[in-house]
Amino acid sequence: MPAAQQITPELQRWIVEQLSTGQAAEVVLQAMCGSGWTRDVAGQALESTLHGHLVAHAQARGLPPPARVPEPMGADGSLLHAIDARMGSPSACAGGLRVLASLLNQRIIVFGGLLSDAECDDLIELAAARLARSETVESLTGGSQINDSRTSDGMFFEREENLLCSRIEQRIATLLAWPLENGEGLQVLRYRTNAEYKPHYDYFDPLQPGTPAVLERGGQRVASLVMYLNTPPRGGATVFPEAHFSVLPIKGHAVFFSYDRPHPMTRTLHGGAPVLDGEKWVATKWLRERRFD
Ligand code: PD2
Ligand code: ZN
Repeated sequence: MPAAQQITPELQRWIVEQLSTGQAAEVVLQAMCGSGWTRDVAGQALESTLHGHLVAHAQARGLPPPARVPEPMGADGSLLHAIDARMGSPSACAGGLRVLASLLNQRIIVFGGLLSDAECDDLIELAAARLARSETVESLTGGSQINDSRTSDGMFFEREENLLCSRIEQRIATLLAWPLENGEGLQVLRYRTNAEYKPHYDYFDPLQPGTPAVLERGGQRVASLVMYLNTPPRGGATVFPEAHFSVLPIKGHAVFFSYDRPHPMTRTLHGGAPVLDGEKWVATKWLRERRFD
């Protein structure tokens, strides 16, 4: 096939057929390489075919088209290893960075050892004096308001506000293979006993009149990373009701989830369950489609 390596409609049909019968992308890639495709070109053909198929699928059903989203680790886990090697520094986490759980269909990954104990403690210390009652996005104007569904206190760092934020942001950008400039500043939240964050989506609701104003800066959110800064004695799990999945908050661990369109079909409804004893501290990183300047 491959003198000119044309992505013919037959090839596209074959790729879609393979993937939709559950064949792993890596296997399809290897089959293409076996018939003479270079790996890079085969990868691009696979990606563009899949994207075209998903766009057509969405159009046919009146759904929003999919966006590109961060996908951690690289196909071969290389990003994870790169981070782990780099963390062999004073900030190294005991045990190293690990994937503790991974779901594909809705994309959720639990990481162990993303932050060191010292980084967690320092973030809490820097944030503590600046906490104010958390707000939610106000749907009419795109502004924010206090809301009973979110009873935590919180603050935002500017992106790269200090050396600690910069180091963590660089690590996240490498891990998620997503530009640092597309990230919002870190948000730190403190939940006291009984505080919670009721289930919600992190993307901005396209049907709300305030959303276009919010999207002017960086476009939609496409992924979230919630990092646990302490281990509450009881309660405070991050829950994904549609996946019947919950993540226990453990200091230094984190849960990542991505959503390729602002639609419930991403099944990324999630919440912070009530803290039953003590406090829970988290830092959240939201990733946008484009530069968030
Ligand atoms: O603190 C959490 O577990 C949590 C749950 C849901 C945080 C967020 N959402 C968030 O920061 O968006
Ligand atoms: Zn959330």
